[in-house]
Amino acid sequence: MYYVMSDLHGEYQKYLRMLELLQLSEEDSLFILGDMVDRGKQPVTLIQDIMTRKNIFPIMGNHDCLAWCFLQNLCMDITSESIMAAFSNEDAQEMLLWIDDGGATTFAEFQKISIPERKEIVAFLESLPLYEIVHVKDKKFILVHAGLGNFRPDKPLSEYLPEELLLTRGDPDRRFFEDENMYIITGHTPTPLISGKPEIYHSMNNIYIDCGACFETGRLACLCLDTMQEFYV
Ligand SMILES: [Mn+2]
Repeated sequence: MYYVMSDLHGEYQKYLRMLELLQLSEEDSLFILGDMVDRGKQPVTLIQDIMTRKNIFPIMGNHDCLAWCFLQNLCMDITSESIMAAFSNEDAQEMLLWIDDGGATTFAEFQKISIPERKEIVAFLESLPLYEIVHVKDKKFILVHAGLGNFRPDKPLSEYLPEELLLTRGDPDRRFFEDENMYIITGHTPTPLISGKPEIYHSMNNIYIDCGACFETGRLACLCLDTMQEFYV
């Protein structure tokens, strides 16, 4: 079976409970549509677990990208002096904005691991693809964190800019592809902001799966692409 989930945001316990609920086996594939880090308490623990699993395929989210930008300069003994040396004033300001926007939990856990472990996390974040395409039976699913910014039907996915895929929210009321077997699955936009409910939202072959796992009233959602069955934790 093929499964997709998104926006785990450091919710390591919910992730473990979901894997148990799915009874994920080695024959299954699980795609994670980005934003593994920030906000929730255990983003680094979560990533270290994902790194060990051969059948889990993460893609990049805007938070993962931002964390990678800053963490690559923090693979040393972190002191106020070493941070001053590694960052310009402007970069330090940007980093404070990231810390304020959920990065604090990632930064806190990152400081507690060894330097070789930090380098592994940075290399992992750097290696994340910006999209995946999955074929299940006669359906084709485009998996991307936020949407297809500056969309054109004939634009190959490889030509989209990172910010077009990581930050541009899709319009749920727009049909992007004429092919009725072609779907776009995204995270990034919590479904309570679209429908008012923490439920997977389907409209015009767009599927929104971020149900706000890191928020008090949100849930972690997972969708099975073979059966369209929905799972919630
Ligand atoms: Mn996001």
